[in-house]
Parts: sequence; structure tokens; C-alpha cells
Amino acid sequence: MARKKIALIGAGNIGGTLAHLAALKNLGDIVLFDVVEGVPQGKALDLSQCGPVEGFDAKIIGTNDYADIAGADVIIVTAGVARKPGMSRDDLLGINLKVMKAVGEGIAANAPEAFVICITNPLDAMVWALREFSGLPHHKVVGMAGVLDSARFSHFLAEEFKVSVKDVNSFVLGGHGDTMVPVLEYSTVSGIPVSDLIAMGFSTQERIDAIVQRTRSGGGEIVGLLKTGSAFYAPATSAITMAESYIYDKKRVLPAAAHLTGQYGIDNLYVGVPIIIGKDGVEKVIEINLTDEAKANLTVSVEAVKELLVACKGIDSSL
Ligand code: TXD
Repeated sequence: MARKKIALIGAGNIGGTLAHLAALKNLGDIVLFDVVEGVPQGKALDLSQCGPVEGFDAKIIGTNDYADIAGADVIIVTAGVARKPGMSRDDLLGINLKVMKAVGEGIAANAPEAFVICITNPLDAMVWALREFSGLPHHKVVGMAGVLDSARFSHFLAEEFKVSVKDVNSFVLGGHGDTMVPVLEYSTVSGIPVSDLIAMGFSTQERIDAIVQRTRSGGGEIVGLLKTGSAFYAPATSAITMAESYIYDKKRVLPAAAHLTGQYGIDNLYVGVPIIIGKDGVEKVIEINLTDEAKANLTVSVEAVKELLVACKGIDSSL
């Protein structure tokens, strides 16, 4: 069986980490694309030289030519500009919208059968725009944020409860931004709801509220520390998990920005919800019951995504 082909559009911090992980996990041959000359080629050569040590046979090439992504099975998009301290995700809108146009056209011309995972911020608007520009079916274009946001939430909860992170299962819905919705009702430790753990004295409501807030600003906390860029290890791991679910038809239930057609009362928007990812891409959007509070939070989050789309349409009249 021929090896899968993974194309990574954007060879920056996340792109390079994605290539490393994809090679270590033997997901397939890897093409690193970037507009900057030399960087994808240099990273590809460096990564290829891990092969003899790690024992992977993946072919890794760097390129500035979209023709090289031809026939890719999975494409992960990180192209664009990352947040600098003091810059909101939305400030990135104008710059990254233009990038999505170029990327969307490159994908449409060279790899229209691919499963596309968008990571570029502001995520919910960029994944929508990328889908529009590429013209791919909605179920083949998805945004990565929920897996990362949930991982951050789970990490903080595991630290708080002093339990293995392996046993923590948490859910974050809504847009990837300050309005994201960590859903406590579906967050558990080996099936035990957070509210029960609070009742048992593992934590207090105040401390959990603070964790919810820290999760919401989890990206900003790292930007503030790094000063020259944003998080990249956990974002890359999260996207690779989604790619694996597609490649191996795992049918994992993962929170991700998916195109909604009436679910949760939301139409024609990309919003973070639980989905099943399998060989057909987004195979199902799962509609969970939400408390009134979570519903209200989701509405705020959706309004923020809508505002971004209005701004996108203002910038590019073809949208
Ligand atoms: O949860 C999430 N979705 C995110 C999103 C979590 C963390 C970071 N998130 C966003 O991912 C971040 O705000 C950025 O928009 C992307 C990529 O982050 P990364 O840290 O990898 O940024 P870099 O290191 O700046 O890399 C971006 C690369 C860089 O090499 C540019 O030269 C390249 O993108 N770039 C392009 N590549 C191809 N085509 C075009 N047009 C292009 N423009 C820039």
C-alpha cells in the first residue's frame, strides 16, 4: 500500500512540529510548504536526518511550489502570521484572510480530495474562509481548536485534582477565542463529573471557575511568556490527533470547528462542537444537551464568530 501524503502549509513553529510528529508517527510522506524560500527546505532536510536515528522512512521535502502538494491525503494549514504580545487573534484577520485565499486556491488546484485541517487564527473565521476559497466539501474542511482548548482544560483539572491526566476528559465548545465555552457538565475524571468532585472536596467552585478562566486565556498566557510567538507543541499534537482519526478511520469524538447546518440552532457557520472524524472526514456533528448557562455562553461565542465573518466579507467582496 502506498504511503499517505501529508502536506503542511506553513513551515513555521507549528508546521515544523507537525512534520516532526507526523514523521515520528509514520503517518506518511511529508511535504512542507512555505512562501519563505529556504525555510521549508532547511527544515525538511533537518527532519529527514532524524530518520536514520528514529528509524522512519518517510520522505520529507520542503517546497515553495503548490504543485508539490498534488494528491495529498491530509493538509494541515498553519500559514499566516502568529499573534504577538498585545495583539488579539482578530487583529490577524486582514493579513491571514489574504493568506487563506492563496492557500485555498493552491489546495483547489492541486489536492481537492484532501482532508483539510485549518489551524491559522482567528480560527473560526479562517476555516470558514479557507473552505470558501478552496470550494472543497464542508465535511472535508475542519478547524483545530477544541482538542487544544480541551487539552489545556484537562491539564489544569488534572493538576487541581492531583490525578492522572489520562483519566481526565474535558470538553470545550464554541469559538476559539476568549468566548470559548468549557463545558463542565461533560468534563469528568474517569466518568465522575466535576461537580461531584467538588462535592467530595477535591476542589471548590471558585477554583474551578478560575481554571475555566485560565483555559479561556490559555493561548494568551503562553504568548505572554514566549513574547515572540504563540504556542506550538500542543497545537501540533492536537492537529495530528485529528489527522490520525481520518487516516486510520478511528471515528474519534473530538471537539473541532465544523460547519453547522442548523445543529445547535446555528446555520452556515464554523463553530467548535463535538464531531466524529473518520475516513469520510467530518462524519457526524454530535448535538449534546447544554445547560442554559452553556447555551448562553455558546450564543456569545457564536456572535463573536459572526462578527468576524462580517469583517471578512468587508475585506474580501468575493466572500
Ligand atoms: O488553536 C489554534 N487554532 C491555534 C492557532 C493555536 C496556536 C497558534 N494558532 C495560529 O496558528 C497562530 O495564530 C498562527 O495563525 C498559526 C501558525 O502559528 P505558528 O506558531 O506556526 O506561526 P509561525 O511560526 O509564524 O508560522 C507561520 C508560517 C511562517 O513560516 C510563514 O512564512 C508562513 O506561515 N506563511 C505562509 N505560508 C504559506 N503561504 C502563505 N501565504 C504564507 N504566509 C505566511
